[in-house]
Amino acid sequence: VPEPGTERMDCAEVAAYLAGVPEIAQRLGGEAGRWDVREVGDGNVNYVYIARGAAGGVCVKYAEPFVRAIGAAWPLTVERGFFEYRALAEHHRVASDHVPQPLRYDADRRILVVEELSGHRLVRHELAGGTPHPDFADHMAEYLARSLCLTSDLALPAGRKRRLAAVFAGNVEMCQIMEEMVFTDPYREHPRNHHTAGMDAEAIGLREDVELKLAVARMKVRYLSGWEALAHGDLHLGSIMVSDRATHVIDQEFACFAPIGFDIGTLAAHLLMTAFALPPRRDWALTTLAAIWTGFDERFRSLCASQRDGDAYAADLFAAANERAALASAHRLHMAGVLADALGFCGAEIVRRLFGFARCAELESIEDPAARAAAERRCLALARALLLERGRFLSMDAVVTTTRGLMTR
Ligand code: SR1
Ligand code: MG
Repeated sequence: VPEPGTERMDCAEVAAYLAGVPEIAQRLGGEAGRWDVREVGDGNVNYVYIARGAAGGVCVKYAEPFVRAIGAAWPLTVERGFFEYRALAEHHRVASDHVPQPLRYDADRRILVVEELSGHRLVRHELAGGTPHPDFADHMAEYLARSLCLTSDLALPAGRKRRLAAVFAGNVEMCQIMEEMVFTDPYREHPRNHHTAGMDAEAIGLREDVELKLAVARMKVRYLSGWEALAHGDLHLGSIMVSDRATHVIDQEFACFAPIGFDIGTLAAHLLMTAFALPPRRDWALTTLAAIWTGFDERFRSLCASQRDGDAYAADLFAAANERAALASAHRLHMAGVLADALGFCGAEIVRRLFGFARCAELESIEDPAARAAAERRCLALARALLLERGRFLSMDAVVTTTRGLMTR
């Protein structure tokens, strides 16, 4: 959080802007001069403000034409606000319990206004003192199943899906960040890379590990070419907020059409790194990961069975009882492919958080570099196994078992 007064748009300017938009001013209520506006963002990309009035609140995101964490030295498209707005709209439409409502996007001012998530905290912050509410895994399974299945060819008519994918095909610069930071930079020398002291040999080892580089390149091909569903695109623990009973996914600026396993793999990576980094949260992280996959798998298949409009498996071709049974088997097979993708993306995400620009906050919270390096070596061993031996993990439970095994070594 910046020092008061150092924000790029000061709080008075935010209030003045909101006061000029009648429907937002009404939502806040009371006199604009009495609104409480604060800059609250701590992410790498945007400035984030919460404005509260007598009647309610809103969240305001403001995009400078550069990466917030670095400044003008790293220019970044301001169109990210548009893609975040469009992704919020699509995902709110299909998963309104778990995605905040977008209220307004102003391309000229680079301002996105979203429903305020009152009483919510980032999962990342929640984990510092405890764990999220007991329905968290269930909510994430629901969010993932609905946001991914209902924007895919399994649920949408092909023309509608192609038009939607065409919109997000424009999110070129944000996707390029992921292409480079997740799949390429950790495997070459790059000024943005950094790693924990004591991990030099591992960093050099990555650059020489042809087998691993090929496995990651295969995942990059999937990310580049597998336009299967509208993915969040950056689903780490700082992109999810919880209250005492609710769960909402935020920060959709990296949204794009990607393989269905991409968001699941990213989230799995952060839960697994949490298990290695924070021993008191270990059981929670592993149990939650297994429950998210089980819940996602069941819900996704159930959505597939109930959606009649998807062009992928045309419903009228599978109307008879034996055909419906065959279709259910095909859906199960489909999910095995999603799991295999997810595990590959999970491995790639772990590696990039160990050696790239944006590191894993949970691992960073280990103050002793030797202890951090020890935890990171275990993460790396898991990531290599996931990338190189994906076929060996036929369930998320198998991943959890391997993770527990690495902890006792
Ligand atoms: C320029 S943004 C760097 C990273 O922060 C975000 O959270 C994404 O993970 C991105 O890769
Ligand atoms: Mg973010």
